[in-house]
Amino acid sequence: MNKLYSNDKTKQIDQLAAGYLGVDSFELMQLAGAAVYEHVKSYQHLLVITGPGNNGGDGFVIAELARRQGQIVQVLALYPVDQLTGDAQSAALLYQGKILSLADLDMIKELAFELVIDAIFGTGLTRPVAAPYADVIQWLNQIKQSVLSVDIPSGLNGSTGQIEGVAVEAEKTVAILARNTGLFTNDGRDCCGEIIFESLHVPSGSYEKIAHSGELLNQSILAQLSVRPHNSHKGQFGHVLTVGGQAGMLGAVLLAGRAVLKSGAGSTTVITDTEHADTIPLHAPELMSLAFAESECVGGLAHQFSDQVKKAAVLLCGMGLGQSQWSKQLYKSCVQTNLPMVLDADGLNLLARAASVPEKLTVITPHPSEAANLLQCSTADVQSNRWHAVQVLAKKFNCTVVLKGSGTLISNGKWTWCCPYGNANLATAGSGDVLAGMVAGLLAQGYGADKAAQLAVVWHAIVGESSELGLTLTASDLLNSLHSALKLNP
Ligand code: ADQ
Repeated sequence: MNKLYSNDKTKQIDQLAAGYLGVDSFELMQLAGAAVYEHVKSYQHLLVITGPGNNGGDGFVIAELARRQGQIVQVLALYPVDQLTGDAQSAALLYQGKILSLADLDMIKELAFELVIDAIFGTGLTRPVAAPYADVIQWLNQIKQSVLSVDIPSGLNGSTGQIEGVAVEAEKTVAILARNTGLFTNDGRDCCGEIIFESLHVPSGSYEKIAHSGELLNQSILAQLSVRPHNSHKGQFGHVLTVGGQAGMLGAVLLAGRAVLKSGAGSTTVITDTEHADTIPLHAPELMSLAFAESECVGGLAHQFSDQVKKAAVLLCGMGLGQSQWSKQLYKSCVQTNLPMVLDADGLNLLARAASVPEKLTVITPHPSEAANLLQCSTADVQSNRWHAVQVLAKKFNCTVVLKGSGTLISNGKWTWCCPYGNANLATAGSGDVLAGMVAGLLAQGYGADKAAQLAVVWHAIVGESSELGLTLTASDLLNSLHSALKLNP
């Protein structure tokens, strides 16, 4: 798995890389520029936009390489070149072409460049982008020509993936030496476009001394979905109690129950409202069902449905559960079973108000607003630093947390993983119920909490993004397409 680093590790990584290569920092900048140049050498006419720091320095290196190769290059320096310092100043001096300034912007807008190289800000961004940088970035986001960002799209916070005021929406981003955590989550993926990594031939092991902030999941983990022995039976693949679906909310628990089975669990019993328990097998005959009546809940689930509770490996609770008296009673009863528990949706809302954390809480699957509820902060707070939020949640609830959204994060409090797959096809009702069912189904088959969460998230995301149904994808379609990802790793 590729390691991910927050911005504050950049300087250390640069130093270790320079040490490994036996070069100084300016030579390292030239190597970085040369690596990016490989991605722009086929364009005839380039516009390079530079800023106040070393990201701008990289831009000057690229511009000079292009100029020497006979490409037409314009450099627009947004920061006065005579005020640059250090390696950025050296790189600007190296560049032999003409340097334009903001005063030339109207003229530049008329030029016939094919590609813009964004070398305005990188990991050194320390505050929201303001004029004149913001105006130029806004202009870049409107033009039809492609933009390639060096290291990080300017304006994107490399640690959090938050747009700091305004950020470049690049077609490609060439990350150098390190992959930053912010590239893959929140607004990162929309700003970066295709992410290309250039290691400058420095082996990742050279950075072992530096603590990484997370790891990028790879679809190859799906190969871990076990090949089953011929001589096996459903009893070996676990039974899940799938709990939820208050009156009028049958769909959520049905989807989750079906996802439990689709992810390979042996069997599941849906425990739901008396009003529709009997109808469950009519929708999906492979699901068993039991009705939970508030009036009969003396002794709880363990007493009422003792056989099912005894044989269950996992309890999944919350999809369409609601927050009524019935819901609260059922939630309490679920906790009392002391089964390994996966909580989603209203299960999370009830957890947020519960006096204590269930002892066997194993995985929770909040979206940002549920995470905010659990952390007693705003959704914007969660999104402004998803990496932090997911770790705090994991520690607070002592379980594995799946923080959904663009670049879903999984954390156990110590380690955090990011899923680089999935797209807005998955932004459809019931998609989260399917994911929760998959997590529970995989847990029931014996995968550990982290592994079950990773497999479910990657599987769900790959199927969503590769669906030919695009935005017409529904949660039922998603369920019916889960097999397509298994073909990737037969
Ligand atoms: P740095 O030079 O550290 O790293 P860069 O992003 O190029 O950072 O520029 C930082 C400069 O911009 C600083 O002078 C800072 O004061 C200023 N600045 C920060 N935020 C600003 C804002 N919102 N508005 C105006 N000015 C702002 C660069 C690259 C890295 C690369 C290293 C290599 O950014 O990606 O890895 O060099 O050493």
